[in-house]
Amino acid sequence: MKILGAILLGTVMVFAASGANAQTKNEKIPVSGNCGMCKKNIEKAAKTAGAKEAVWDIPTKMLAVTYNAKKTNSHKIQQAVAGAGYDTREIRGSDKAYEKLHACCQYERTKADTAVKQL
Ligand SMILES: [Cu+2]
Repeated sequence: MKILGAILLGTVMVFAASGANAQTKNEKIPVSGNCGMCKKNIEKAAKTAGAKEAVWDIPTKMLAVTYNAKKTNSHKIQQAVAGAGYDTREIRGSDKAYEKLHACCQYERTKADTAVKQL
């Protein structure tokens, strides 16, 4: 009976935790960029748009975000990142911001030029 009780308690706790996090979303968004400076810019932009956590991985160029779906969404986050000059999966980075990026941060845009719509 002790074991059954522990399982029951465990199940209740899992439900309680998932209930509290019902609005929390995790998402991976491809974002163009090159270096550690890009990483800082991209993560800062995502957080400005309401992401609780934002980690951009340099080798895979994937931005992992955690956000409250009641407060923000994937589109808003991508808009902010694009506003900082970086192409995202759905939104082309601002050309003005891109031109102001450090030379090492001016990533190759050829693909994005055709695939991503203008902000
Ligand atoms: Cu960079």
